[in-house]
Amino acid sequence: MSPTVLITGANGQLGTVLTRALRERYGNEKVISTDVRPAPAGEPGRFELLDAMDEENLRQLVRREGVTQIYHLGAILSARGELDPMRTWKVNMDALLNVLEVARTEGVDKVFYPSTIAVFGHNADLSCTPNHSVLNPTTVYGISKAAGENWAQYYFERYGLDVRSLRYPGIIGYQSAPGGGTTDYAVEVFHSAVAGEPYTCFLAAETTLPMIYMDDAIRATIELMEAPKEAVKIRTSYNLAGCSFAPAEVAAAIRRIRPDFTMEYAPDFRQDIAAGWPDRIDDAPARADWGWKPAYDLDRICTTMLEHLQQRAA
Ligand code: AKB
Repeated sequence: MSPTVLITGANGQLGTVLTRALRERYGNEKVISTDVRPAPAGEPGRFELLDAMDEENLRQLVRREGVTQIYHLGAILSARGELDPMRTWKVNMDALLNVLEVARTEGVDKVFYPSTIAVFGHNADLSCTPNHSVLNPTTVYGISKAAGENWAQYYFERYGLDVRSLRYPGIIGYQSAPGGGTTDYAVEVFHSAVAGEPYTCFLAAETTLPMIYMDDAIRATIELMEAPKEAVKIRTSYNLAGCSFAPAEVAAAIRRIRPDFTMEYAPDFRQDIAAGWPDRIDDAPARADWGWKPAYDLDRICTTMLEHLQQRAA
């Protein structure tokens, strides 16, 4: 039987695409998308305005709709989070704890909690960060996600709540805009290339970061959520790798298709954030436990992004 799914933060970069994928899989009626902002016009399916910081509203919705799975995507990301650290901590933690408490007390079967490469920091091996690395995040977003991972594990171990989690790299997709992250340049650059404009990157040319194409991120999320319970052996969060590249490499890959494209560099405060993040992460446990394998490398990401954005511009 199809689950009844509730998604928070459904209007965000990942939420927009994941909501569509889950509706295709489980049916429009079975997937309730929610956000603090109204839904974009024309999206099919059920939408409710919801702030997950409001536990009572969240509880009523879960109870009324008989929700069996929650994908809790709402959060303030790394770069925007640094502009107001206290608010970021409050939003990211209060909403998660509400979701976990409501899920536990209302008998929800499964919760998905997105984590991030921002949980790592300078004391980790940033050349290829293992899953069970030391976590010493440098942003309030990373601190909140590291704490959230531990809460996820706590709810699983103490209450048996089936919480599953992935540490996403920067996500690259043409369908939705990223919002306030340090990896946002890797989406913006394609929009500039298609518009025939030069791009000024807010990271330095050689700053390598882990990235993943949207289709891979969506497939990984659904594969993890549908994996047999006993296959999910890590209850903090799984490292999830796609490919790794630096701004200069993505510029060169775009130029192989659009030779006139140019990129300049004006690193800002996001460079300091990126400096504490891994170049690449080791996702061996995800591969071993539930069969993860990415399909998109940098060249395939470039070809696909440019094709789709060009079609939309035409
Ligand atoms: C960000 O840059 O903050 C996010 C992330 C890597 O979690 N895209």
